[in-house]
Amino acid sequence: MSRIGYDLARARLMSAEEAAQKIQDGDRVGFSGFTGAGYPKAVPGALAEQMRAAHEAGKPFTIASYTGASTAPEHDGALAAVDGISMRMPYQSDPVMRGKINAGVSEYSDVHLSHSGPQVRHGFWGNLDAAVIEVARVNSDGTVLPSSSIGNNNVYLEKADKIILEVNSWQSEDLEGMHDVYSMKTPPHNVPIPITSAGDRIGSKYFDIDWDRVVAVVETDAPDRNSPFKPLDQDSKTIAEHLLDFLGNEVKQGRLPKDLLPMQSGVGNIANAVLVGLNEGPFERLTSYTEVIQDGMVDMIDSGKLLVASATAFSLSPDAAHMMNEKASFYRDHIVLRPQEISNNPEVIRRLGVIACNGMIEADIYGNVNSTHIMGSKMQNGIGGSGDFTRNAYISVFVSPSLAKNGDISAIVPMVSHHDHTEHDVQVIITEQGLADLRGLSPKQRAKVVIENCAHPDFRDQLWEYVTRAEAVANSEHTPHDLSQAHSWHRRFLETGSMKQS
Ligand code: 0RQ
Repeated sequence: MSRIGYDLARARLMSAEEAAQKIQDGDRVGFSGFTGAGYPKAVPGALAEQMRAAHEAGKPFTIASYTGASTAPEHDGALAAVDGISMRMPYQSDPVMRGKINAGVSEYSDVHLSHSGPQVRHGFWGNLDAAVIEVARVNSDGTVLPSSSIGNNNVYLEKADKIILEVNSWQSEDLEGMHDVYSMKTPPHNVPIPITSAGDRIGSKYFDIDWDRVVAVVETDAPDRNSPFKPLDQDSKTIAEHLLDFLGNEVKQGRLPKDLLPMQSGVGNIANAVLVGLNEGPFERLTSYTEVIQDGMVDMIDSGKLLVASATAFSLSPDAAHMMNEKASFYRDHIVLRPQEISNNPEVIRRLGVIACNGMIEADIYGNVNSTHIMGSKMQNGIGGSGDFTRNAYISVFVSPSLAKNGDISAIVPMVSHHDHTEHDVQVIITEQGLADLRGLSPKQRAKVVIENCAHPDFRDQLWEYVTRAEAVANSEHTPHDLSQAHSWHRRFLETGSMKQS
Protein backbone atom coordinates (compact mmCIF):
# COMPACT_ATOMS: atom_id res chain seq x y z
CA MET A 1 0.00 0.00 0.00
CA SER A 2 1.24 3.50 -0.81
CA ARG A 3 2.74 5.47 2.04
CA ILE A 4 1.51 8.71 0.44
CA GLY A 5 -1.95 9.57 1.68
CA TYR A 6 -2.12 13.24 0.65
CA ASP A 7 -3.19 14.52 -2.77
CA LEU A 8 -0.66 17.35 -3.00
CA ALA A 9 2.11 14.89 -2.19
CA ARG A 10 0.94 12.51 -4.91
CA ALA A 11 0.87 15.41 -7.36
CA ARG A 12 4.56 16.15 -6.65
CA LEU A 13 5.75 12.57 -6.98
CA MET A 14 8.76 12.25 -9.29
CA SER A 15 11.99 10.33 -9.78
CA ALA A 16 15.11 10.98 -7.69
CA GLU A 17 16.80 12.33 -10.85
CA GLU A 18 14.04 14.89 -11.43
CA ALA A 19 14.04 15.84 -7.74
CA ALA A 20 17.83 16.30 -7.72
CA GLN A 21 17.48 18.81 -10.56
CA LYS A 22 15.80 21.17 -8.10
CA ILE A 23 19.20 21.62 -6.44
CA GLN A 24 21.63 24.08 -8.05
CA ASP A 25 25.34 24.82 -7.87
CA GLY A 26 26.10 26.87 -4.76
CA ASP A 27 22.96 25.83 -2.86
CA ARG A 28 22.97 25.25 0.87
CA VAL A 29 21.13 22.02 1.53
CA GLY A 30 19.91 20.56 4.83
CA PHE A 31 19.74 16.76 4.68
CA SER A 32 18.17 14.30 7.09
CA GLY A 33 20.45 11.60 8.46
CA PHE A 34 22.10 10.81 11.76
CA THR A 35 24.66 8.01 12.31
CA GLY A 36 23.52 5.98 9.32
CA ALA A 37 19.82 6.28 10.15
CA GLY A 38 17.14 8.19 8.28
CA TYR A 39 19.36 9.72 5.58
CA PRO A 40 17.87 10.16 2.09
CA LYS A 41 18.64 7.05 0.06
CA ALA A 42 18.06 8.22 -3.54
CA VAL A 43 18.41 11.98 -4.11
CA PRO A 44 22.07 12.31 -2.94
CA GLY A 45 23.19 9.64 -5.43
CA ALA A 46 21.20 11.24 -8.26
CA LEU A 47 22.61 14.65 -7.32
CA ALA A 48 26.14 13.21 -7.31
CA GLU A 49 25.60 11.96 -10.88
CA GLN A 50 24.49 15.42 -11.97
CA MET A 51 27.55 16.93 -10.31
CA ARG A 52 29.80 14.44 -12.07
CA ALA A 53 28.24 15.30 -15.45
CA ALA A 54 28.60 19.05 -14.78
CA HIS A 55 32.25 18.64 -13.77
CA GLU A 56 32.94 16.58 -16.90
CA ALA A 57 31.45 19.42 -18.94
CA GLY A 58 33.81 21.82 -17.17
CA LYS A 59 31.05 23.44 -15.08
CA PRO A 60 31.17 24.03 -11.34
CA PHE A 61 28.61 22.18 -9.18
CA THR A 62 29.07 21.98 -5.43
CA ILE A 63 26.77 22.46 -2.46
CA ALA A 64 27.09 23.21 1.23
CA SER A 65 25.83 20.07 2.96
CA TYR A 66 24.32 20.29 6.43
CA THR A 67 22.99 17.16 8.13
CA GLY A 68 22.08 15.85 11.55
CA ALA A 69 25.35 13.95 11.96
CA SER A 70 27.14 11.23 9.96
CA THR A 71 25.22 9.58 7.11
CA ALA A 72 26.32 6.72 4.86
CA PRO A 73 28.38 5.88 1.75
CA GLU A 74 25.42 6.44 -0.60
CA HIS A 75 24.96 9.96 0.83
CA ASP A 76 28.14 11.62 2.21
CA GLY A 77 30.31 9.12 0.35
CA ALA A 78 28.61 9.65 -3.03
CA LEU A 79 28.62 13.46 -2.85
CA ALA A 80 32.20 13.60 -1.57
CA ALA A 81 33.46 11.17 -4.23
CA VAL A 82 32.50 13.64 -6.99
CA ASP A 83 34.01 16.61 -5.11
CA GLY A 84 30.47 17.89 -4.68
CA ILE A 85 30.65 19.26 -1.14
CA SER A 86 32.12 22.74 -0.69
CA MET A 87 31.22 22.94 3.03
CA ARG A 88 30.17 20.16 5.40
CA MET A 89 28.55 20.68 8.81
CA PRO A 90 28.31 19.07 11.48
CA TYR A 91 29.64 15.53 12.48
CA GLN A 92 30.71 13.14 9.69
CA SER A 93 32.50 9.79 9.70
CA ASP A 94 32.45 8.56 6.10
CA PRO A 95 35.98 7.62 4.95
CA VAL A 96 35.62 9.34 1.54
CA MET A 97 34.21 12.49 3.13
CA ARG A 98 36.98 12.47 5.73
CA GLY A 99 39.59 12.11 2.97
CA LYS A 100 38.21 15.13 1.06
CA ILE A 101 38.18 17.22 4.25
CA ASN A 102 41.77 16.32 5.05
CA ALA A 103 42.82 16.88 1.41
CA GLY A 104 41.35 20.40 1.52
CA VAL A 105 38.72 19.65 -1.18
CA SER A 106 35.80 20.18 1.21
CA GLU A 107 35.69 22.73 4.01
CA TYR A 108 34.36 21.33 7.29
CA SER A 109 33.02 23.14 10.34
CA ASP A 110 32.76 20.93 13.41
CA VAL A 111 29.83 22.45 15.32
CA HIS A 112 28.39 20.97 18.54
CA LEU A 113 25.37 18.90 17.51
CA SER A 114 22.98 20.76 19.80
CA HIS A 115 24.11 24.07 18.27
CA SER A 116 23.96 23.02 14.62
CA GLY A 117 20.16 23.26 14.10
CA PRO A 118 19.68 26.45 16.10
CA GLN A 119 22.57 28.13 14.23
CA VAL A 120 20.83 27.38 10.91
CA ARG A 121 17.55 28.68 12.36
CA HIS A 122 19.29 31.91 13.43
CA GLY A 123 20.70 32.41 9.92
CA PHE A 124 24.34 31.92 10.97
CA TRP A 125 24.79 29.52 8.02
CA GLY A 126 23.11 31.70 5.41
CA ASN A 127 19.85 31.12 3.60
CA LEU A 128 18.88 27.45 3.41
CA ASP A 129 18.01 26.78 -0.23
CA ALA A 130 16.75 23.22 0.07
CA ALA A 131 15.94 20.43 2.52
CA VAL A 132 16.08 16.75 1.52
CA ILE A 133 14.35 14.76 4.24
CA GLU A 134 13.52 11.07 4.55
CA VAL A 135 10.16 10.27 6.14
CA ALA A 136 8.27 7.03 6.79
CA ARG A 137 4.82 8.17 5.57
CA VAL A 138 2.80 11.17 4.37
CA ASN A 139 -0.47 11.25 6.33
CA SER A 140 -3.82 12.13 4.75
CA ASP A 141 -3.76 15.57 6.45
CA GLY A 142 -0.32 16.38 5.00
CA THR A 143 1.62 15.84 8.25
CA VAL A 144 4.52 13.40 7.90
CA LEU A 145 5.75 10.51 10.03
CA PRO A 146 9.52 10.85 10.70
CA SER A 147 11.76 7.86 10.02
CA SER A 148 14.64 6.40 12.05
CA SER A 149 16.28 9.70 12.95
CA ILE A 150 15.03 13.21 13.62
CA GLY A 151 18.32 15.11 13.84
CA ASN A 152 17.93 18.67 12.50
CA ASN A 153 14.97 17.80 10.23
CA ASN A 154 12.57 20.07 12.14
CA VAL A 155 14.87 23.04 11.51
CA TYR A 156 15.59 22.22 7.86
CA LEU A 157 11.85 21.77 7.16
CA GLU A 158 11.17 25.08 8.90
CA LYS A 159 13.84 27.08 7.06
CA ALA A 160 14.37 25.66 3.55
CA ASP A 161 13.04 27.49 0.48
CA LYS A 162 12.42 24.15 -1.25
CA ILE A 163 11.59 20.84 0.40
CA ILE A 164 12.24 17.43 -1.17
CA LEU A 165 10.74 14.48 0.71
CA GLU A 166 11.86 10.88 0.33
CA VAL A 167 9.15 8.48 1.53
CA ASN A 168 10.96 5.27 2.44
CA SER A 169 8.70 2.22 2.71
CA TRP A 170 11.55 0.19 4.28
CA GLN A 171 11.05 2.25 7.45
CA SER A 172 8.46 0.72 9.78
CA GLU A 173 5.13 2.54 10.10
CA ASP A 174 5.12 1.20 13.66
CA LEU A 175 7.64 3.92 14.48
CA GLU A 176 4.51 6.06 14.84
CA GLY A 177 4.38 7.32 18.42
CA MET A 178 8.12 6.95 19.03
CA HIS A 179 8.93 10.51 17.90
CA ASP A 180 8.53 13.65 19.95
CA VAL A 181 8.89 16.69 17.71
CA TYR A 182 9.44 19.85 19.76
CA SER A 183 11.33 22.83 18.36
CA MET A 184 13.19 25.64 20.04
CA LYS A 185 12.72 29.24 18.98
CA THR A 186 15.05 32.16 18.42
CA PRO A 187 16.06 34.13 21.54
CA PRO A 188 14.55 35.99 23.32
CA HIS A 189 11.48 33.84 22.64
CA ASN A 190 12.68 30.54 24.15
CA VAL A 191 11.03 29.13 27.24
CA PRO A 192 12.20 26.36 29.62
CA ILE A 193 12.06 22.95 27.93
CA PRO A 194 9.56 21.00 30.06
CA ILE A 195 11.50 17.71 30.27
CA THR A 196 12.08 16.55 33.84
CA SER A 197 12.69 12.86 33.18
CA ALA A 198 14.24 11.01 30.25
CA GLY A 199 10.97 9.57 28.89
CA ASP A 200 8.87 12.76 28.98
CA ARG A 201 6.97 13.55 25.79
CA ILE A 202 6.41 17.25 25.14
CA GLY A 203 5.75 17.56 21.40
CA SER A 204 4.14 16.02 18.37
CA LYS A 205 4.32 12.59 16.69
CA TYR A 206 4.62 14.18 13.24
CA PHE A 207 6.28 17.01 11.34
CA ASP A 208 3.84 19.68 10.26
CA ILE A 209 5.14 21.00 6.95
CA ASP A 210 4.39 23.86 4.61
CA TRP A 211 3.32 22.14 1.37
CA ASP A 212 3.75 25.36 -0.61
CA ARG A 213 7.49 24.77 -0.32
CA VAL A 214 7.46 21.04 -1.14
CA VAL A 215 8.81 20.78 -4.70
CA ALA A 216 9.28 17.02 -4.96
CA VAL A 217 8.26 13.73 -3.36
CA VAL A 218 10.32 10.61 -4.12
CA GLU A 219 9.45 7.05 -3.16
CA THR A 220 12.23 4.74 -1.93
CA ASP A 221 12.49 1.30 -0.36
CA ALA A 222 16.00 0.97 1.03
CA PRO A 223 17.50 0.02 4.39
CA ASP A 224 19.49 2.25 6.72
CA ARG A 225 23.14 1.38 6.54
CA ASN A 226 25.30 0.93 9.62
CA SER A 227 28.39 -1.15 10.27
CA PRO A 228 28.10 -4.16 12.54
CA PHE A 229 29.98 -3.84 15.84
CA LYS A 230 33.30 -5.63 16.16
CA PRO A 231 33.24 -8.48 18.71
CA LEU A 232 34.09 -7.11 22.16
CA ASP A 233 37.84 -7.17 22.80
CA GLN A 234 39.46 -7.57 26.20
CA ASP A 235 40.42 -3.86 26.50
CA SER A 236 36.82 -2.75 25.93
CA LYS A 237 35.57 -5.24 28.52
CA THR A 238 38.19 -4.10 31.06
CA ILE A 239 37.32 -0.43 30.50
CA ALA A 240 33.64 -1.23 30.98
CA GLU A 241 34.46 -3.08 34.25
CA HIS A 242 36.35 -0.04 35.58
CA LEU A 243 33.35 2.17 34.83
CA LEU A 244 30.89 -0.22 36.48
CA ASP A 245 33.08 -0.46 39.61
CA PHE A 246 33.27 3.32 39.71
CA LEU A 247 29.48 3.71 39.41
CA GLY A 248 28.97 1.06 42.10
CA ASN A 249 31.24 2.99 44.43
CA GLU A 250 29.41 6.25 43.68
CA VAL A 251 26.18 4.54 44.77
CA LYS A 252 27.90 3.26 47.93
CA GLN A 253 29.16 6.77 48.72
CA GLY A 254 25.64 8.17 48.30
CA ARG A 255 26.57 10.30 45.30
CA LEU A 256 24.36 8.34 42.89
CA PRO A 257 20.97 6.69 43.43
CA LYS A 258 20.70 2.87 43.16
CA ASP A 259 19.16 3.13 39.69
CA LEU A 260 21.92 5.63 38.74
CA LEU A 261 21.02 8.72 36.67
CA PRO A 262 20.23 8.84 32.94
CA MET A 263 23.17 7.46 30.97
CA GLN A 264 24.64 8.90 27.76
CA SER A 265 26.85 6.61 25.81
CA GLY A 266 29.00 7.75 22.88
CA VAL A 267 29.81 6.08 19.60
CA GLY A 268 32.08 3.08 19.08
CA ASN A 269 32.92 -0.32 20.42
CA ILE A 270 33.92 0.70 23.94
CA ALA A 271 30.63 2.51 24.39
CA ASN A 272 28.84 -0.64 23.30
CA ALA A 273 30.94 -2.71 25.74
CA VAL A 274 29.84 -0.38 28.55
CA LEU A 275 26.22 -1.09 27.63
CA VAL A 276 26.85 -4.84 27.57
CA GLY A 277 28.50 -4.49 31.01
CA LEU A 278 25.51 -2.53 32.33
CA ASN A 279 23.18 -5.20 31.02
CA GLU A 280 25.09 -7.87 32.93
CA GLY A 281 25.74 -5.65 35.98
CA PRO A 282 23.86 -5.03 39.23
CA PHE A 283 21.96 -1.84 38.32
CA GLU A 284 18.22 -2.03 37.65
CA ARG A 285 15.49 0.28 36.32
CA LEU A 286 17.95 2.40 34.35
CA THR A 287 17.15 5.28 32.02
CA SER A 288 19.11 6.85 29.22
CA TYR A 289 19.19 10.44 27.93
CA THR A 290 21.52 10.11 25.01
CA GLU A 291 22.00 10.78 21.34
CA VAL A 292 21.80 7.43 19.58
CA ILE A 293 20.18 4.09 20.39
CA GLN A 294 22.80 1.36 19.98
CA ASP A 295 22.47 -2.42 19.97
CA GLY A 296 23.42 -2.61 23.65
CA MET A 297 20.50 -0.39 24.65
CA VAL A 298 18.02 -2.49 22.73
CA ASP A 299 19.34 -5.56 24.59
CA MET A 300 18.87 -3.70 27.87
CA ILE A 301 15.27 -2.83 26.99
CA ASP A 302 14.69 -6.52 26.17
CA SER A 303 16.14 -7.63 29.51
CA GLY A 304 14.08 -5.06 31.41
CA LYS A 305 17.19 -3.30 32.79
CA LEU A 306 16.52 -0.15 30.77
CA LEU A 307 13.07 1.38 31.21
CA VAL A 308 13.34 4.21 28.72
CA ALA A 309 15.85 5.75 26.33
CA SER A 310 15.70 9.23 24.79
CA ALA A 311 17.79 9.91 21.67
CA THR A 312 17.60 11.53 18.25
CA ALA A 313 18.42 8.47 16.10
CA PHE A 314 19.17 4.80 15.90
CA SER A 315 22.72 3.61 15.38
CA LEU A 316 22.04 -0.10 15.03
CA SER A 317 23.88 -2.99 13.42
CA PRO A 318 22.06 -4.42 10.36
CA ASP A 319 20.60 -7.28 12.47
CA ALA A 320 19.38 -4.97 15.22
CA ALA A 321 17.93 -2.51 12.66
CA HIS A 322 15.95 -5.35 11.10
CA MET A 323 14.67 -6.40 14.50
CA MET A 324 13.73 -2.79 15.38
CA ASN A 325 11.65 -2.68 12.21
CA GLU A 326 9.86 -5.89 13.15
CA LYS A 327 9.17 -4.92 16.75
CA ALA A 328 8.87 -1.12 16.62
CA SER A 329 5.39 -1.28 18.18
CA PHE A 330 6.98 -2.77 21.33
CA TYR A 331 10.03 -0.49 21.43
CA ARG A 332 8.06 2.72 20.89
CA ASP A 333 6.88 2.54 24.50
CA HIS A 334 10.51 2.55 25.65
CA ILE A 335 12.21 4.89 23.16
CA VAL A 336 11.66 8.59 22.48
CA LEU A 337 13.25 10.11 19.36
CA ARG A 338 13.64 13.90 19.57
CA PRO A 339 15.20 16.68 17.47
CA GLN A 340 18.91 16.87 18.28
CA GLU A 341 18.51 20.39 19.69
CA ILE A 342 16.48 18.65 22.44
CA SER A 343 18.16 15.21 22.75
CA ASN A 344 21.48 17.03 23.26
CA ASN A 345 20.16 20.10 25.00
CA PRO A 346 22.49 21.45 27.72
CA GLU A 347 19.57 22.73 29.83
CA VAL A 348 17.95 19.29 29.95
CA ILE A 349 21.23 17.36 30.37
CA ARG A 350 22.15 19.54 33.37
CA ARG A 351 18.68 19.25 34.90
CA LEU A 352 18.50 15.46 34.58
CA GLY A 353 22.06 14.92 35.86
CA VAL A 354 23.23 12.79 32.96
CA ILE A 355 26.22 10.43 33.32
CA ALA A 356 28.15 11.02 30.09
CA CYS A 357 30.63 8.50 28.73
CA ASN A 358 32.44 9.16 25.44
CA GLY A 359 35.42 7.88 23.49
CA MET A 360 38.51 10.02 22.98
CA ILE A 361 41.58 10.10 20.78
CA GLU A 362 43.94 11.33 23.50
CA ALA A 363 44.03 13.00 26.90
CA ASP A 364 46.84 14.91 28.49
CA ILE A 365 48.29 14.55 31.96
CA TYR A 366 46.16 17.47 33.21
CA GLY A 367 42.84 16.06 31.92
CA ASN A 368 42.33 17.95 28.66
CA VAL A 369 40.80 15.77 25.95
CA ASN A 370 41.08 15.60 22.16
CA SER A 371 38.16 13.74 20.55
CA THR A 372 38.57 14.81 16.97
CA HIS A 373 42.04 15.37 15.55
CA ILE A 374 44.88 12.98 14.71
CA MET A 375 48.26 14.59 15.42
CA GLY A 376 46.67 18.02 15.74
CA SER A 377 45.75 18.45 12.09
CA LYS A 378 43.82 15.54 10.59
CA MET A 379 40.08 15.38 11.22
CA GLN A 380 38.81 11.97 12.35
CA ASN A 381 35.02 12.37 12.77
CA GLY A 382 34.01 15.42 14.73
CA ILE A 383 33.00 16.50 18.21
CA GLY A 384 29.47 15.13 17.71
CA GLY A 385 27.49 15.36 20.91
CA SER A 386 30.44 14.77 23.19
CA GLY A 387 30.74 18.47 24.08
CA ASP A 388 27.00 18.90 24.60
CA PHE A 389 26.99 16.06 27.12
CA THR A 390 30.41 16.39 28.74
CA ARG A 391 30.19 20.01 29.81
CA ASN A 392 26.70 19.63 31.21
CA ALA A 393 26.92 16.15 32.72
CA TYR A 394 26.58 15.24 36.40
CA ILE A 395 29.58 12.99 35.89
CA SER A 396 31.65 13.17 32.67
CA VAL A 397 33.79 10.21 31.63
CA PHE A 398 36.22 9.64 28.73
CA VAL A 399 37.35 6.19 27.68
CA SER A 400 40.09 4.91 25.36
CA PRO A 401 42.65 2.14 25.13
CA SER A 402 45.95 3.50 26.50
CA LEU A 403 47.74 2.72 23.22
CA ALA A 404 46.99 3.18 19.52
CA LYS A 405 48.67 2.06 16.30
CA ASN A 406 50.31 -1.12 17.60
CA GLY A 407 51.68 0.59 20.67
CA ASP A 408 53.50 3.40 18.86
CA ILE A 409 51.07 6.01 20.14
CA SER A 410 50.23 6.77 23.77
CA ALA A 411 46.68 7.98 24.35
CA ILE A 412 48.05 9.84 27.37
CA VAL A 413 50.35 12.66 26.24
CA PRO A 414 52.03 15.69 27.81
CA MET A 415 49.75 18.14 25.99
CA VAL A 416 46.83 17.28 23.70
CA SER A 417 47.42 18.19 20.06
CA HIS A 418 43.88 19.60 19.76
CA HIS A 419 41.46 20.67 22.48
CA ASP A 420 37.82 19.57 22.47
CA HIS A 421 37.09 19.12 26.18
CA THR A 422 39.05 21.14 28.70
CA GLU A 423 40.25 20.12 32.15
CA HIS A 424 37.27 22.12 33.47
CA ASP A 425 34.82 19.66 31.95
CA VAL A 426 36.55 16.27 32.25
CA GLN A 427 35.97 14.42 35.52
CA VAL A 428 36.98 10.81 34.90
CA ILE A 429 39.41 9.18 32.43
CA ILE A 430 39.46 5.41 31.93
CA THR A 431 41.82 3.18 29.96
CA GLU A 432 42.30 -0.58 30.23
CA GLN A 433 45.07 0.26 32.74
CA GLY A 434 42.69 1.86 35.20
CA LEU A 435 40.60 4.87 36.15
CA ALA A 436 41.62 8.42 37.06
CA ASP A 437 39.03 10.26 39.13
CA LEU A 438 39.99 13.90 38.61
CA ARG A 439 37.26 15.44 40.74
CA GLY A 440 38.59 17.76 43.41
CA LEU A 441 42.18 17.59 42.19
CA SER A 442 44.56 20.37 41.14
CA PRO A 443 46.46 20.04 37.84
CA LYS A 444 49.60 18.61 39.46
CA GLN A 445 47.53 16.11 41.48
CA ARG A 446 45.69 15.13 38.29
CA ALA A 447 48.95 14.46 36.44
CA LYS A 448 49.89 11.89 39.09
CA VAL A 449 46.64 9.86 38.84
CA VAL A 450 46.43 10.12 35.06
CA ILE A 451 50.00 8.83 34.62
CA GLU A 452 49.85 6.17 37.34
CA ASN A 453 46.30 4.89 36.63
CA CYS A 454 45.73 5.39 32.91
CA ALA A 455 49.01 5.57 30.96
CA HIS A 456 50.44 2.36 29.54
CA PRO A 457 53.56 1.16 31.44
CA ASP A 458 55.58 1.56 28.21
CA PHE A 459 55.07 5.33 28.43
CA ARG A 460 54.88 5.99 32.19
CA ASP A 461 58.57 6.75 32.75
CA GLN A 462 58.61 8.98 29.70
CA LEU A 463 55.65 10.93 31.07
CA TRP A 464 57.30 11.33 34.49
CA GLU A 465 60.44 12.52 32.75
CA TYR A 466 58.37 15.17 31.00
CA VAL A 467 56.77 16.28 34.29
CA THR A 468 60.13 16.51 36.06
CA ARG A 469 61.62 18.55 33.24
CA ALA A 470 58.49 20.75 33.04
CA GLU A 471 58.66 21.45 36.77
CA ALA A 472 62.28 22.51 36.34
CA VAL A 473 61.74 24.87 33.43
CA ALA A 474 58.11 26.06 33.77
CA ASN A 475 57.40 29.61 34.81
CA SER A 476 54.81 28.39 37.33
CA GLU A 477 54.24 25.47 39.66
CA HIS A 478 50.48 25.45 38.90
CA THR A 479 50.33 23.64 35.53
CA PRO A 480 53.96 22.91 34.72
CA HIS A 481 54.69 22.66 31.00
CA ASP A 482 57.90 22.68 29.04
CA LEU A 483 56.62 24.46 25.96
CA SER A 484 59.65 23.45 23.93
CA GLN A 485 58.71 19.76 24.47
CA ALA A 486 54.93 19.77 25.03
CA HIS A 487 54.20 18.44 21.53
CA SER A 488 57.49 16.62 21.05
CA TRP A 489 55.70 13.23 21.30
CA HIS A 490 53.47 14.06 18.33
CA ARG A 491 56.43 15.49 16.40
CA ARG A 492 58.41 12.33 17.09
CA PHE A 493 55.56 10.15 15.83
CA LEU A 494 55.29 12.18 12.62
CA GLU A 495 59.07 12.00 12.09
CA THR A 496 59.80 8.40 13.19
CA GLY A 497 56.46 6.55 13.30
CA SER A 498 56.57 6.17 17.08
CA MET A 499 56.09 8.35 20.17
CA LYS A 500 58.67 6.22 21.99
CA GLN A 501 62.06 7.74 22.75
CA SER A 502 64.81 5.74 21.15
O1 0RQ B 1 42.12 4.47 13.40
O2 0RQ B 1 40.36 3.70 11.89
O3 0RQ B 1 42.73 3.96 11.10
O4 0RQ B 1 42.12 2.12 12.71
O5 0RQ B 1 41.41 6.53 15.54
O6 0RQ B 1 39.75 4.75 16.96
O7 0RQ B 1 40.12 2.99 18.66
O8 0RQ B 1 38.59 2.53 16.66
O9 0RQ B 1 37.99 4.10 18.56
O10 0RQ B 1 35.81 3.87 17.23
O11 0RQ B 1 35.92 4.27 19.74
O12 0RQ B 1 36.54 6.07 18.11
C1 0RQ B 1 37.29 9.39 19.57
C2 0RQ B 1 37.24 8.72 17.18
C3 0RQ B 1 37.10 6.98 19.00
C4 0RQ B 1 35.14 8.47 18.58
C5 0RQ B 1 36.71 8.41 18.57
C6 0RQ B 1 42.74 6.00 15.72
C7 0RQ B 1 42.55 4.51 15.75
C8 0RQ B 1 41.51 4.31 14.67
C9 0RQ B 1 39.35 5.26 15.72
P1 0RQ B 1 41.82 3.48 12.18
P2 0RQ B 1 39.12 3.47 17.67
P3 0RQ B 1 36.46 4.49 18.40
C10 0RQ B 1 28.16 11.16 20.98
C11 0RQ B 1 29.59 11.03 21.19
C12 0RQ B 1 33.80 12.03 18.96
C13 0RQ B 1 32.31 12.07 18.87
C14 0RQ B 1 31.64 11.63 20.12
C15 0RQ B 1 34.60 9.82 18.19
C16 0RQ B 1 40.60 5.54 14.86
O13 0RQ B 1 34.69 8.15 19.86
O14 0RQ B 1 34.46 10.13 17.00
O15 0RQ B 1 32.24 11.46 21.17
N1 0RQ B 1 34.30 10.70 19.19
N2 0RQ B 1 30.36 11.48 20.05
O16 0RQ B 1 43.76 3.85 15.48
C17 0RQ B 1 46.21 8.56 16.60
C18 0RQ B 1 45.57 8.42 18.85
C19 0RQ B 1 44.49 7.59 18.45
C20 0RQ B 1 44.35 7.31 17.08
C21 0RQ B 1 42.75 6.32 18.20
N3 0RQ B 1 45.77 8.73 20.12
N4 0RQ B 1 46.38 8.90 17.89
N5 0RQ B 1 45.20 7.78 16.16
N6 0RQ B 1 43.27 6.52 16.98
N7 0RQ B 1 43.49 6.96 19.12
C22 0RQ B 1 27.66 10.29 19.82
C23 0RQ B 1 27.72 11.03 18.51
O17 0RQ B 1 28.20 12.10 18.42
C24 0RQ B 1 27.15 10.40 17.30
